Amino acid sequence: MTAPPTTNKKLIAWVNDIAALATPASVHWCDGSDKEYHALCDLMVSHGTFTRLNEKLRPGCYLARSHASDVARVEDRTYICAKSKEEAGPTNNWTEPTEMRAKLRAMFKGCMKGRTLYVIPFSMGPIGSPVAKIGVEITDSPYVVVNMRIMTRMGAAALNALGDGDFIPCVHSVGAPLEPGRQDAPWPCEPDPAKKYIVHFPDTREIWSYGSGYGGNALLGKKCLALRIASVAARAEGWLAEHMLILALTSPKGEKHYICAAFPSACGKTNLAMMQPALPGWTVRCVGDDIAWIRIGADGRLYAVNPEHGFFGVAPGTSAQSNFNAMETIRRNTIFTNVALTPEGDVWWEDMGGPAPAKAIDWEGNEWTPGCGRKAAHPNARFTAPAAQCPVIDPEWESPEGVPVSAFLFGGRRPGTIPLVSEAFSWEHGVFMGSAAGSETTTAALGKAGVLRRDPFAMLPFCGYHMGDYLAHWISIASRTDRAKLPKVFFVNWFRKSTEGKWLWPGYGDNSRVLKWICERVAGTGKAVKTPIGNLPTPDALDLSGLDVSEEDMRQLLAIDVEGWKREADNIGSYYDTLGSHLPAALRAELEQLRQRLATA
Ligand code: SAT
Ligand code: MN
Repeated sequence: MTAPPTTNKKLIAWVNDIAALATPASVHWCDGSDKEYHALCDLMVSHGTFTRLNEKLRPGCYLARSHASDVARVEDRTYICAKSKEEAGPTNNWTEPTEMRAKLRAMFKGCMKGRTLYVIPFSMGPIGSPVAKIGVEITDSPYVVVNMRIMTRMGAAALNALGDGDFIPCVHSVGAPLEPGRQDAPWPCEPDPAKKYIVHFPDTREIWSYGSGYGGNALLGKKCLALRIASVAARAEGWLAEHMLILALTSPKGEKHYICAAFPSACGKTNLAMMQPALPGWTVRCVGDDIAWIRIGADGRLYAVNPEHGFFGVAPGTSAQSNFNAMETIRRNTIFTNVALTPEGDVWWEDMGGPAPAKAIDWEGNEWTPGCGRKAAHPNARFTAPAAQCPVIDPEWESPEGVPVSAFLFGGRRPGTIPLVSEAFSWEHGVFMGSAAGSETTTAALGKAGVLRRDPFAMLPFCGYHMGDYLAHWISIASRTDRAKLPKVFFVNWFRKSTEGKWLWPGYGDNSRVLKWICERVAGTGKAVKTPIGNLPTPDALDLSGLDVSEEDMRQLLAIDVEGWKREADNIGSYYDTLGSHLPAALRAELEQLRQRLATA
């Protein structure tokens, strides 16, 4: 083992402790260099983990195929081990921390046998930013190292920024010790789902992950650190760690507004974050597509930073039509996981646009032809790409102080009742809107449509403490600054359907019409009518120039369905009951006021 490139005593002692427990064959401190990245990619090509893509078609790109048991985050194996179950709340799995620690240490004993232990120092947030947090991930997966290099600021610069300071320890193993003389699997992992553990200790701010090599289970800077652990830190320190995209909308006159938006999964967050506006002269720039760290600035306004350095986006459905800028971003230096491989050595997935290849190798490594009855790409197939490659990345995306937030958006997939857009009456009403976010899932396989899953602030899988306390923290922001400086809050629904089941709103670039009205509301010029559920655009307030949506459809999109809203209020009330005494009184009051407004409507 080479000498550690640091004098940080806590870090050295911790690495020694984990190495003694997991007994790897060697230890490698990652420097984050190009040379290291390419050497690890070459190593994975030689092990069959990576396939190099056609250098002309996808320069610097690789394809990885995961084990069929290891294809997504595992929420039922994700734990928040706070001191008490009460602190973790009803939406998180919990085990008593001492018990969980003993379990983890037993699992990690010898688990890196025959493998290299990589030490990855990384910064969430621009290096040197006052809001950045340094983590160090220990992993036995070179796939994790190269993905972390894209998704975070990783290596010598992060280690240097850490100095002798404190860091968030993140321990990861694929859970597949390699016996001497045995050939390694292309995607080693623990195949038994019941033996995978994604564990957070909020009190000591530690992360331990065992058994999975995929996405948020293994790239511990993302959901584990930047959301679950950061949400705990944010509550203690008076800021917000949110599952939000950050975009900038600029009018033809040059007025620029930053918007943060939270949607449950599968609502097109990445598409919105780098959208091409349908409105001529308007531009969208992207700051981030998944996570926002938001603080109150010295001037009393809220400022947002994207703590990430790359995009880990869902490939299927991404096309030049749905997300042109993502397609441009992933032309080079991108890692694809669980997509299909074409005979030319390019990638392919469902709804990529253009004709399907005559044949391909599917995500499981089998021959695939169109119409064979199987999907070529796994529905959760991903691309990992540097954010800096996005053609519409905002010039301020690495600003150490962040960008000023003009508006918050919440939403979900709601085929009925919820209008295209509404504006909250107040901060508290806005928090009420965020708390009621959620999507209706179409469980087509069971023939059961329309199961509504509440997903407050799209944080259900990512909140590191009691959801009721989280909502109270959001309420408390208003008392920490001048209310007039707070962003305005909106609820949007791009997914409204007609009674015949057809989409009423075209979505994609046409969502800029809604964003335009939102910015006009922020500027004080947009016209609105007060309704029981919030302020809605007057019939002439949305810019519909060049849009082919009938008057009747627009009427439906902006109609208030009083009876539907009464049911919605009851449903929110039932959801609130699950949060018990932790639900802030201000939100009960908001619900009561909504009911009263509906009763007299
Ligand atoms: O795998 S990730 O957690 O990074 C993405 C997701 O599932 O939301
Ligand atoms: Mn996400």
